[in-house]
Amino acid sequence: MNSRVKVVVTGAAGQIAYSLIPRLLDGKTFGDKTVDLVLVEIPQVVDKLEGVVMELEDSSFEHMGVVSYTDNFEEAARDADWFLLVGSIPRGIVYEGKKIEERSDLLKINGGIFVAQGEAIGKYGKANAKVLVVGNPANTNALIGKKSSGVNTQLWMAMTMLDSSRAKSVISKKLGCSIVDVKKMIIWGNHSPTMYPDVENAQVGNKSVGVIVDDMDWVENEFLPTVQQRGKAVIDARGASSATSAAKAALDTVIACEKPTKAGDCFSAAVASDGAYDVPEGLICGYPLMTMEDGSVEIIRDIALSEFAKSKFALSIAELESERDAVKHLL
Ligand code: NAX
Repeated sequence: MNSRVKVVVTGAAGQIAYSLIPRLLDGKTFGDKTVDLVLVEIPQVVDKLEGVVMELEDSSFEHMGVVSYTDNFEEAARDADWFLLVGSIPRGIVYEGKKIEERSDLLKINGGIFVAQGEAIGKYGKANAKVLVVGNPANTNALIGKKSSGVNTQLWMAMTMLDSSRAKSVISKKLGCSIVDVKKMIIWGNHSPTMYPDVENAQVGNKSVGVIVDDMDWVENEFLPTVQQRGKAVIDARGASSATSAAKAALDTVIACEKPTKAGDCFSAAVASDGAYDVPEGLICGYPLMTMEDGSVEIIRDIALSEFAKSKFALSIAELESERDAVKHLL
């Protein structure tokens, strides 16, 4: 087993990264491996990363390897095993004199970033590198990045683990069980309010949560909106978007890919469709996934979807298609 892993984190001076970066070094995410880190930021704020590196040095992490920072993504990407692409331009920011409010503007600006990062990952990253896109709109950013990389051996994912953790939390409260008892929590579709958290296929004690709850009114009018709108609820309450929970979800995704998935469970992330579940090929879509013994990540293909689930999933697929169409000049 390789005893070193090289991880690139973009958006490294942002709020998610502040929670994420130290925990890449604490031995829980990569076990005994020595972790080499490259922190990436835009030129305007890259100098702040000197302070982050100082704090890491002062934390005495046993597994910390070489840590550096840069605004040069190509340089960062060389021989990296993992890319955690957290950096993106958020909604509401003034960019080149214009306030960015529309999802279409967000798609265009961030699309440009992901073309360059995708090309560099394809050219300089390891052939079996794994890429987790956190920066929104995560699925379509990953679509652009993957296409730009020109490499099919690397795994591109967009993060839906936070949505799955939020769904598990709501279910564990409803059923009065531990969160670890909730298995197979699948998020279908886009990381956006159209996502479909699949309560019927989620299980507690090998039984469908939908069957245990037996209350479609709760599913439609409480469970789905609570999970789908949780990001907004956090912003309203905290005055800032989810950070520590997003960081934990990114770490959970890395951990899920680093070790084989236990029988009877799966994990959630969005990956490129190969036509599975009738999703148009290429779209980066939330699926049930499994990490195999050889380290490959596969879509689980035998999940049955009810008519209710199919109708919800279809809305999210349609949104992914419209996002793809909005950036078709980049694909
Ligand atoms: P912050 O605004 O605190 O940090 C983002 C950082 O990215 C900034 O420091 C910025 O300078 C940097 N950045 C921008 N463009 C970059 C580039 N080209 N290269 C390197 N760095 C770049 O945002 P934060 O709260 O950390 O959120 C980061 C992203 O995660 C946002 O797009 C946010 O919408 C998204 N989220 C995604 C979630 C998910 O489940 N997929 C949930 C949480 C979060 O909302």
